Amino acid sequence: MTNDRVLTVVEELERTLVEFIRTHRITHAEYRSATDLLVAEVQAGEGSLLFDVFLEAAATDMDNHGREGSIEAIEGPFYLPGAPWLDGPPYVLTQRPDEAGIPLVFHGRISTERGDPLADVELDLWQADTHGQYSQIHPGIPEWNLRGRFRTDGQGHFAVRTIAPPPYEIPKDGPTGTVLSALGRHFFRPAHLHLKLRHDYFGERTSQLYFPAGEYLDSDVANAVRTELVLETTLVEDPERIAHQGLGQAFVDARYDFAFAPTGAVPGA
Ligand code: MBD
Ligand code: FE
Repeated sequence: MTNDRVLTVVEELERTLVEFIRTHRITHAEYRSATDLLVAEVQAGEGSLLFDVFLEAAATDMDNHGREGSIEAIEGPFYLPGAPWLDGPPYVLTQRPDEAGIPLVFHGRISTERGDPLADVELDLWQADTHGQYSQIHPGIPEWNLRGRFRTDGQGHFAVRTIAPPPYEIPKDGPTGTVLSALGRHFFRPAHLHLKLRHDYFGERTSQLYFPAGEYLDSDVANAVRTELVLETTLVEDPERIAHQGLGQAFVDARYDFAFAPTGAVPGA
């Protein structure tokens, strides 16, 4: 079965790549090393990493063009559906009893594009641990560690306690790492939190939030940082606020507010 979009896009892609082969006089050996790379990527279990590093931000920018309210961000290769619902509030992201890292309290408000609060928005959060590793992707981490779902309250507010992730280093020895090495690029993404948000009002949105003044903000290997996606953070050292969080040490307070137009809203209309 054909459809118009597939015909337009796939045939144009085919023409573009055939032209590319002619322009650069690509040899059969070079062609085969490219297909071998794609096969190796799948076998290495890197999922969509290669495409996500090089191309996902461009596709996300297309979706964000002319959009009212909060922009979306790249999903990356490590999202897993079905993360457990957290007990709460107060919510604590699933973690080892001795999870390493500076505690982080991530909170904010979710509203419509007009500022009306959205209650019962589902937030689906996933992040790397302090060694820069994701559960179910990297070995030796408990299932669902630093992944979980929770909701906004009646006023559209949410809050969850977790740990601050470090910058993320893409696996160096896999196929994507080999390509980055050959290009002389580094392997790092700035520290980030991944989120999916769901509500009947706006459907499903994907976000990713970065820490101000963090390393690699200006040189993300996936080129996905946008100023609108940077958290507002403060280091909290006040003993009363530390005790209120049930913590024994200073923590990072990170705030981000989302505003979303309804599902099906015409961008720029
Ligand atoms: C990540 O955590 C990520 O977000 C992306 C885009 C690529 C590799 C790892
Ligand atoms: Fe990530």
